[in-house]
Amino acid sequence: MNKINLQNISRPLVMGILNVTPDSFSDGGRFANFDMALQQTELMLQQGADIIDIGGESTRPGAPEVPVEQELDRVIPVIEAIKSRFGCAVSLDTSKAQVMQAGITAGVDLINDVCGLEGEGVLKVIADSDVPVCIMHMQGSPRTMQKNPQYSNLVNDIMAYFSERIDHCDTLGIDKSRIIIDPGFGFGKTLKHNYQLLAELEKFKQLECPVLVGLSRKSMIGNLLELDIDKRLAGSIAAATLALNNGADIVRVHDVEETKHAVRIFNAMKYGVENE
Ligand code: 7PM
Repeated sequence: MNKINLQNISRPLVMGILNVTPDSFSDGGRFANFDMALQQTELMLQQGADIIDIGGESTRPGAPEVPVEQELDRVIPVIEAIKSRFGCAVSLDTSKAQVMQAGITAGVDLINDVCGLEGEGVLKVIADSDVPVCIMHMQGSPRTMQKNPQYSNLVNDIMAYFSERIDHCDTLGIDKSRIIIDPGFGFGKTLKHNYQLLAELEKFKQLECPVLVGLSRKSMIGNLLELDIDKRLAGSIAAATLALNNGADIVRVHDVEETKHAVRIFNAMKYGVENE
C-alpha cells in the first residue's frame, strides 16, 4: 500500500521534509519535539505527501556534527511511531551506517544520503538490505562545499559521479533498480551552477534512474530574490514546477500543500485534466 515502486513512478511524488533536529523546533524538550514531529507528519500526509523524509542531522554548511547515539535517539523513535501510526512511506535522511541500519530495522522505505553512500560501512549496510537509496551529489563536505565550487563541465562531472557510484554499487550487489539520483542543489554549487542544473535536469534521465530534487527554501532562491527563508514559498513552488517540467520524479519540500497544487497543475498539462 505504501511501498515506493521505483520501477514505475508514473506521476511525480512529493517528499515532505520532517526535521527532528533540536534547532528545528522551539525548545519544548524531547517529548514536545516527538509530539510535534507526529503532528507535522499527520499534516503533511493530509496535504498529500507521498513520502516523509526524516532527518536528525543538520547538513547546514558549518553545522556541528551530530554524534551517532544522539542521531539514533532523535530519529528511531519517530520512525517507529510514524510507521505504526500512519503506515506511510518513510525516508531516512542520514549518512551514517549505524543510523541507516537502525532505520532499516525500524522499517524505512528509502535511505536518503547526501553523502552518496560514501560513509564508512554504508555500502555494506545497503548491500545487506533491499531498501532503495537516494544518492545525492555533493562537491566537498558540508563544512567546505560553498568555498569556491568548480567544475570542468557541471552536468558531465555530476553525471560521471553518478555513473561511478552506480557501477560501484553494482559490483557490491546493489542493483541500479534500487537507486534514485539527486544533483544536490546547493551542495558545492554556485548560484549559477544551481540554475544551470535546473535548466539541464533532463540530461540526468539518461542514467535511467528516478531523479529527486531538493530546492525548497534554498539559498539559490533566497539569494536570487534577496528574500529571507520565510519569504521563499513562491520561489520554491516556481523552482519545483520547473524541475517537474524538466523531468524530476520526486520533489523534496517543506510546503507540501502548495507543492501538491503545482504537481496537479503539471499533471493536468502533461496527462490531461481527465487523468490528472
Ligand atoms: C541547511 C542547509 C539545512 C541545507 C538543510 C539543508 C537535500 C537533502 C537536504 C537535497 C536530498 C535542505 C538542506 N537537502 N536530501 N537534504 N536532496 N536528497 O535545504 O537537496 O533541506 S538538507
